[in-house]
Amino acid sequence: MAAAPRRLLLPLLLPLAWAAGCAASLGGGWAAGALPEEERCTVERADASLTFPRFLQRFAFSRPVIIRGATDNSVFQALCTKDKLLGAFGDRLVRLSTANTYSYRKVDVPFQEYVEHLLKPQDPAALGSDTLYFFGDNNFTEWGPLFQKYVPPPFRIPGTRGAYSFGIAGVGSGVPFHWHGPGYSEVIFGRKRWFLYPPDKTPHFHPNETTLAWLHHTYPTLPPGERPLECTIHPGEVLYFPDRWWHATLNLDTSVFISTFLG
Ligand SMILES: O=C(O)CCC(=O)C(=O)O
Repeated sequence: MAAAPRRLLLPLLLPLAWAAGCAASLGGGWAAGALPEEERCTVERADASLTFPRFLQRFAFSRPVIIRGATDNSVFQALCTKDKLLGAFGDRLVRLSTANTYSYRKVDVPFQEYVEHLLKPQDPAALGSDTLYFFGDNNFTEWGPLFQKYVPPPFRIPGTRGAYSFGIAGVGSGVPFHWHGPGYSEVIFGRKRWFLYPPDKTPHFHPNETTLAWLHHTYPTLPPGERPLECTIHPGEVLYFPDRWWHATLNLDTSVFISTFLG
């Protein structure tokens, strides 16, 4: 094929370069690839008009909800770009946990090493117990100034306080099914698909299998009545899960995220 003259290629390539630059800034410099999004969303959604009494009556103790537009975390988001976080925390140690249900093994690495060498797309053949995930176990003295800029979700369950768990993880990674007390999850960059079952419906899963493997092998075999509630959350939305609800996550992009546990 004859090479196109440069003066013809340039006008074609410039918009592409501009679009790539925009995509990078939209993803905070983190985006490295993407899994397709499932349109189906079986979790109820609410907007900023949701009131505290309505939250308590309909969701707090009985079902998950995704609340859109209740808080503005644009300031926090601007601090969570790849460049900003590497500049502020590159030499600090972060604690990684294996991405299995009981998160047994912990490994400490400098944040920069995590970002440059370990933050990768999920290997579909790897076990969760051999996959390292950066989430929780945050050093609040070192990361405190960042977390102070996070605007937490609007509603608390009476008698509880919020505790943050911050994470950054590669495309296709996630946490397999587990449960604990109530809480919220918000993505700052990226998209995260959530799968949820009520406390009395134990999901079919193996605790050392990744969510990606579960999605490929188990999810397609589930009869409609056995499927989890599910939805993908985006920046600007926050998912609430009640006490003891089973949940598993799948990052559709390289994602920066924060949970607020109520305890
Ligand atoms: O965000 C994630 O990938 C894990 C979140 C989670 O499991 C939790 O908030 O309990």
